Amino acid sequence: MFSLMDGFLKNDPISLQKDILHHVEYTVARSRFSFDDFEAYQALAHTVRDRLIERWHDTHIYFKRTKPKRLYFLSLEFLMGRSLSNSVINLGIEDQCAEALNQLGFEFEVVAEQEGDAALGNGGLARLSACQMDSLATLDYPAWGYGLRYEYGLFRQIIVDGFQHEKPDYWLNFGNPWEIERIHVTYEVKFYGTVEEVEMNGEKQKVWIPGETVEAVAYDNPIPGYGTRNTINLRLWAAKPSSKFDLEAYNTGDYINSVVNRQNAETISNVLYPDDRSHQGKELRLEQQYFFVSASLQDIMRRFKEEHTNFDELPEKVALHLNDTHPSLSIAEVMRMLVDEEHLGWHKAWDIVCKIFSFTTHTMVTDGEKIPVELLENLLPRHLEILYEINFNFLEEMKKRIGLDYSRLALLSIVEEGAMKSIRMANLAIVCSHTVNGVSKLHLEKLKTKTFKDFYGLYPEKFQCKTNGVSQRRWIVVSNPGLRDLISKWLGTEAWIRDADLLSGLRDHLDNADFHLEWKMVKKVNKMRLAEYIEAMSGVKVSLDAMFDVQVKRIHEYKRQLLNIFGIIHRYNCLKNMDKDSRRKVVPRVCIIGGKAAPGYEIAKKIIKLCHAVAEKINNDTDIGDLLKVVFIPDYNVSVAELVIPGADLSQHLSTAGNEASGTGNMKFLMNGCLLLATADGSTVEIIEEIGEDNLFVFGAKVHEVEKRRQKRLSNLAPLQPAKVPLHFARVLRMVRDGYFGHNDYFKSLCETVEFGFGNDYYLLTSDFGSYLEAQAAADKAFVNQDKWTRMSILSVAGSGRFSSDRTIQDYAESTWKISPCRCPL
Ligand code: DL6
Repeated sequence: MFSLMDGFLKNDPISLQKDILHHVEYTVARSRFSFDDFEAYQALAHTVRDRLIERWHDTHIYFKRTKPKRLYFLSLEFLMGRSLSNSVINLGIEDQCAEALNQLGFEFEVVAEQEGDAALGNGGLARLSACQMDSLATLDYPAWGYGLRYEYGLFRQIIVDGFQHEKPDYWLNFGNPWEIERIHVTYEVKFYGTVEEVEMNGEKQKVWIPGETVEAVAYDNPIPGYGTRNTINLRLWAAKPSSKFDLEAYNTGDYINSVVNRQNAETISNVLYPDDRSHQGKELRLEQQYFFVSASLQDIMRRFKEEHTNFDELPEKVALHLNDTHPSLSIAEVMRMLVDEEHLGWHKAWDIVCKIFSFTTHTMVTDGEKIPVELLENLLPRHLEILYEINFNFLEEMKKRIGLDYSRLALLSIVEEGAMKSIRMANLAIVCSHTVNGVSKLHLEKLKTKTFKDFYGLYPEKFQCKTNGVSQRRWIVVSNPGLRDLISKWLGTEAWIRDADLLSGLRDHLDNADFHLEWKMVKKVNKMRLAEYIEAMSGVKVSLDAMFDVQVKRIHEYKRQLLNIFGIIHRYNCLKNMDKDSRRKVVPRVCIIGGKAAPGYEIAKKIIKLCHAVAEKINNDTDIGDLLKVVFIPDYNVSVAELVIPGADLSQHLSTAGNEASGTGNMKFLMNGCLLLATADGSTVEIIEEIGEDNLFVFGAKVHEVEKRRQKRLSNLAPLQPAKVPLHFARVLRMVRDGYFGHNDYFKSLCETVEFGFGNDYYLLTSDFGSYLEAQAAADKAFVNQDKWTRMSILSVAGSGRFSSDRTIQDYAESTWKISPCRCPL
């Protein structure tokens, strides 16, 4: 007899094939006798989605039955990238899907290429959230992710004549098979209005009379774990006009205006703000934040109330995680729900709230997110009152602890006084959270000694380090199948896909010649793939014998892509001055740079243009040929990263020490056996600890030296002392400034950022240049000795286990969220 426990869907190739054809015919509505790669992708995606839904139902029924403590991961950004390959791998049906497609005349790789990226985030923080969701599912934690379903994700970068242009990301234009629209899961989110005081049961009670209502509709994205049936949910909210929207306009007969206003409601979830700072003080961003927070918390509280009647149980059943300060309004919202709606009383509510929130900050910046009081007063009047009350109570408590030290109290205060009175979101998050997490040891140190020094003095026990990690499933298994097979073969198991510490077993084969040979072959195949892509994107043909040297990440002054470009110009100068004999000994290089500049960030955009100008000059110099090529990869995103990272020999992580909170790109390259050339910044410090300084190329000022160097640089300012600038650096700078690469007027302000008397080289390119060139020379030298290089590459992968997001998530689960695995039975 058929057992419901078996599920309806079979995973053998024939069953999969039938389902694919069924979806071609009835979902995609094309003839099963004639469909193309894209339609095959859509049909396969729906076939996989059916299987995800089955597991996802089973998981949620199991959670409902066992009622574990749940984690709710609140993040305004998730960079999921593509889902197909990841899903079939986590479901364990990759071979079956490939075979099913094959028999229909399609190739899995080609079909998978049809998928666009889900780019609902900017960079590091957002991709980290995606890896963490993968780990939460794989480790069977009862977790939910909550975010916003932006209609337009991160802008597309188009390069025209070397300049970046931004185009909207119409990622939903061809539908999104990975989401499930939940038209029955909707909540009203309210804005504006007034606060009134009413008498209730003989007591005065504040009541918020909102002015506008917008509806939040849930879109669910199942996230499958690997090697488990558990499939958790990422619930993203889209804004829709509420039937109650602008009732007055309807009533007064202004039909047209009321319809136009209804459309305005939808703009709330329309577009992702493209960088970390441009949104500060924008009403729409605040609306987005509250919209997200309100819908998520209504959903969470509904679920809690379905299973429990007493709010005292909330801390045992619910953990709310603030992924950076963006969702911090949640604190005021939970207080409002508990006090105004559940009538719990302020102190009881506050006591509960302080037990359920945890917070991770992802920035080194001291001057964090702030919301102008004026905006809040208008948009969320009741929340502003609540924030004032939280602050008043907090400062009263502080006065008892530290006395009337007003300058200290002013620093601690959640409310910043001044020309623009505002709410300091980080202060709010710290005061209320039981745990404040940094994303690397170095980051935590900075939080304790600088950024949140005053808070650390008061609450040392709250501060914890949760060094970031990335998912080996995405960054090896999906993106580098050749390496996956090789690792599994030599370890004799695939268990490392769930337990990355096992990668250390590769050390046992460090001196095995066959292993070396196969290792090099995998890299070569990946380099071929990348070379083809480079030629298709930029027309530049590159030699596979060259060292592929990659720097891909957001373009930012602190990440110092300019240092890289200056190094390339210096290399070019050296080559030009070499005789034939010396040139024969040179290691050929392909320098690959990629990344997006925030649309309003002029200097970053100039860096992109400079990269193109330098590439144009060098790539067209026939005298140099294959010895040096420069390539800019346009529209860098998750799926491009999946292609670029496995093909890299060397990767650069050049942030001035003390500026990168963690960095996760370094971990992805490490997992792919690419050697790092890096400063001792963020999590690279821990990578150095793990694999040893001999297995990567470290350069530049250490964190403790940076401040001293800045001071020294400033004391050199008057009179200008050009002699203090290293000769090579001065020469390269002069070439750019004097128009050797054209556009000298355009590059003037870029040059000034590193010139004394102007930008004063805040990021210390001048003083790190010498040591950077030495590290580059060491990389060249190591590359000549391929045996040594391969050993270093193997040791990089062998040491990457600690940088799996599984380790990070397990640590969060045990020491911050206090949640336990809840494994849905097979
Ligand atoms: O924690 C993830 C990631 C870190 O690895 C990067 O070092 C850090 O720059 C990045 N931060 C952001 C923007 N954050 N804010 N706010 O993406 O987070």
